[in-house]
Amino acid sequence: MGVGMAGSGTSSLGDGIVARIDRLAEISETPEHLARIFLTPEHRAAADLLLAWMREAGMSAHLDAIGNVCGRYEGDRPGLPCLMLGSHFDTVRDAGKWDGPLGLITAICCVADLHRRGRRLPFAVEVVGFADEEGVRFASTLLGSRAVAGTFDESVLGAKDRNGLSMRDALVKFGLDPQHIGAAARVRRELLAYVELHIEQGPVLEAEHLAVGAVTAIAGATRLAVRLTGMAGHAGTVPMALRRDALTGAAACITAIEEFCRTDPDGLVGTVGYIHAMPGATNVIPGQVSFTIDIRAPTDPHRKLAVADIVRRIEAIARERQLALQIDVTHENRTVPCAPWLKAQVSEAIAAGGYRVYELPSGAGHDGMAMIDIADVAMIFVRCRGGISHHPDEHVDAADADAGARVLLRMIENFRPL
Ligand code: HGY
Ligand code: MN
Ligand code: MN
Repeated sequence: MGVGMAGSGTSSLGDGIVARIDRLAEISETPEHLARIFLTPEHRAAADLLLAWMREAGMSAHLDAIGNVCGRYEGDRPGLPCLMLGSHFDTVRDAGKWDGPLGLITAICCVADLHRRGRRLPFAVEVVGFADEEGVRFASTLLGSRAVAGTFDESVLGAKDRNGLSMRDALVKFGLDPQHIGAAARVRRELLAYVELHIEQGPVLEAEHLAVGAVTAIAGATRLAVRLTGMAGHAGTVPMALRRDALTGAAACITAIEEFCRTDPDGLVGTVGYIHAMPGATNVIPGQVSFTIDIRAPTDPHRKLAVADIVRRIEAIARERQLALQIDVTHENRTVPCAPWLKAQVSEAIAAGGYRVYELPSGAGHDGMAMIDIADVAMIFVRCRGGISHHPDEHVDAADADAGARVLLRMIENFRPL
């Protein structure tokens, strides 16, 4: 099965976490490039392993209606509202093994430590592993946490993956009922708060020589899908002046997006992470190109203005080049503040561990952006080497994993509801 629970004493929490991170990372679409995508056999295998670890940690555990793994460790009497912990266990493609799993496995190990000591608290502790935070397969993200928050948008059930399979059919194939997703929803009175530990995915804590930090807010994001349609043709016979080349048009758009974001003075970031040219033959002028855009900024008004500006530039390029344009917003998340009262308890736990308290925003998105609809949220960041993430070189030292775990465990044991 796998890795035993952390040994005695919290000093080996980090070792137990690292061993499980490695064990979970073995579950991947291919051994060469880590990928664990929503509603795939890897999702199922990872869920089975995580449910087993939750039960070993003294929790009752089940798979919910959208494929999240949910564990509950009762308080000093049954049926109490819970402090909810968690993170996601899906990954991007060619991923690092810490983004998501660190927070989820750390939460399980903290509960296991409570269980080992027979510690019961005046509230329950729940741990949720979200099945789709990255949105790799169906473009929209936070599917698992939105289902828990009761804000799952059923219109996405029609979204298709790159093989043309709809989310609805993928859920059925996985053994879940698309009509039943509402059963995953929780209500505010059941949760005292939501706290997520996560790797920073940036270089700030490393630059500050700190193992942990307290998150102030989670930056919002807008994702768009763009499709440019020109005219396919023979690479050898169509003069340049007569072409309506969709790929060179996309290249002009992508360069314009980079230029616009690069020259923005206030931290705007824009990414084109995926492009597909059709028909995709060396000797054929591309007739149609699809690509994605991810736009983020420190504030929502800034991001929204930037998106409008970028869309206008793309429209102008399409007009100039006589290309048909289809542009859709596939995902929009507002910036989410961490609750001051809860962030203060994160800072308290950091300080009690002997660390300098350092607060920082999250440029990356997290499940707290959905959970905010049913609970106040806070996050603990753990240093990752070089700030590298969404890359196989993503890495967390065992000592930092241990530090993060001890901060989370201390926060749990000292938690005071609002
Ligand atoms: O894209 C993000 O910010 C997150 O990793 N899903
Ligand atoms: Mn990620
Ligand atoms: Mn993540």
